[in-house]
Amino acid sequence: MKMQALSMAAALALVSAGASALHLGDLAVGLNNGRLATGVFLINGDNAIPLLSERVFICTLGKFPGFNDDPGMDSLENTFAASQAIGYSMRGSLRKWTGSGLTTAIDERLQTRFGTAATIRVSSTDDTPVVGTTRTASSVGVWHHHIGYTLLTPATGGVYVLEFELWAPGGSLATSKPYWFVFNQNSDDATVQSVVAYLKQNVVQETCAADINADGLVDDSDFTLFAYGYNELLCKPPGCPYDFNGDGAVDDSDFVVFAQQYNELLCP
Ligand SMILES: [Ca+2]
Ligand SMILES: [Ca+2]
Repeated sequence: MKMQALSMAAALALVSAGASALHLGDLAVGLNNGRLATGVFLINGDNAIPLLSERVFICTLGKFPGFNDDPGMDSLENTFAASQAIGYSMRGSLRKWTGSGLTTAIDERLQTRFGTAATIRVSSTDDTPVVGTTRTASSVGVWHHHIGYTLLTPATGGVYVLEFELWAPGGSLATSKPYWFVFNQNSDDATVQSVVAYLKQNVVQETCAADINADGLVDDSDFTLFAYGYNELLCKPPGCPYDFNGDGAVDDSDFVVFAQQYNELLCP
């Protein structure tokens, strides 16, 4: 196996749909064996493929000071039953990057809002989970919603991290694996990327990151997708499923990881 530019045809034979209706910078949300899953959309011309293998996402605050509601979350049509309710939870307290790790010894908390004022939630200070509210899928099974994220005062500059999950009422869909938002409050891109790398290497510990299309195998379909990321080289927000070490580039160090997992084929 060697790196070369590959046709996207194989990848596009997977589920794909018109990209024009999607918010292209949003997280992809879908189902993986009946379980809610997060990821990103691979956009190729008019086609969009949800890659439900990414769990670290970047949000740059400042749409208003300390606030953003991008990236949102979006799905292809018919991903969900019409009117399927899906909610989110904050799985712990807000953390701040210290330069070498994450600390909860901060005064800031994160406020989330998912509709009316009644949907406002605030992250805990003792790592207690906070259950958010739900929104429903459209009549054609699209779940496209934006959570508003506000860093509460004193909202000092830096990079913050919060762990989330998606769930469905009554367990109608299995709860997602945890996913993480990296919130950039007036910090620089290099620091943000350091936090992404820290999370991917120390916190997420994905055992099968090379399974980019999240079908339980690391095979040629994933290689096609990896090659796409490799050819792009630089990652773009909100997430980069081809960047296994989280350093912001898809390069030979990621290919080493890919090759190891490709040789094992089956994900653990
Ligand atoms: Ca795969
Ligand atoms: Ca990388």
